Amino acid sequence: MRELSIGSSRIELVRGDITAQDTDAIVNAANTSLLGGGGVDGAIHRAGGPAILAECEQLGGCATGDAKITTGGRLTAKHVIHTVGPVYRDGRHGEPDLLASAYRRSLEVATANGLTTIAFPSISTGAYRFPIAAAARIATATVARALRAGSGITLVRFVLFSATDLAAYEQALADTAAGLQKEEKKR
Ligand code: AR6
Repeated sequence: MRELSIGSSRIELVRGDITAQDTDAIVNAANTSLLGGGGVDGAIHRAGGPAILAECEQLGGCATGDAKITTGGRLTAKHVIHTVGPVYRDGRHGEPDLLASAYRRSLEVATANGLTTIAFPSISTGAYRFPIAAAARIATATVARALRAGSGITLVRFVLFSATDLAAYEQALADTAAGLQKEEKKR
């Protein structure tokens, strides 16, 4: 499944580069320093230019599971929401909750700033080694719940870098859709 409608909002999955997205905000898979790194973080700072780092330096870092916003510099997206996912150890150190919190807080920050469209990379599944299938389930379920609760967000796009990551998110989105349907029937 590549697309799921929830009320007047939509979740979509694409394969691509997070820095090229035309949504109001793109999300950065940052670290607690907010001072840059590799992967998505490196790509965003390279494409967006030094204005983003200059703003990040004023933010005093970001806790794991939280999110903070800057402008988008030279990016097409006008805003970058920097969130910090957990470093995966064994799944028994609060990693699932912290990953869900990173998605939830990113959406809350978007809503608080009046944004309606947002693109996420697959947080924590690169350098932070969160297993992709589990991370994809947490990502799609957390976002679906937030959209169902009503957040003013009309589009959440997951931008996956590889075909195998996209396939994992397709499976997860189908599972999330089935879970939502079951809950609706119980009401
Ligand atoms: N567009 C979309 N997805 C990408 C891109 C891109 N341009 N580049 C990589 N990915 P990671 P994390 C995928 O490591 O695991 C940084 O050093 C990548 O294939 O960027 O949360 C930070 O400073 C993977 O599937 O984020 C932190 O220290 C996913 O994005 C640390 O890495 C996330 O990989 C954060 O690690």
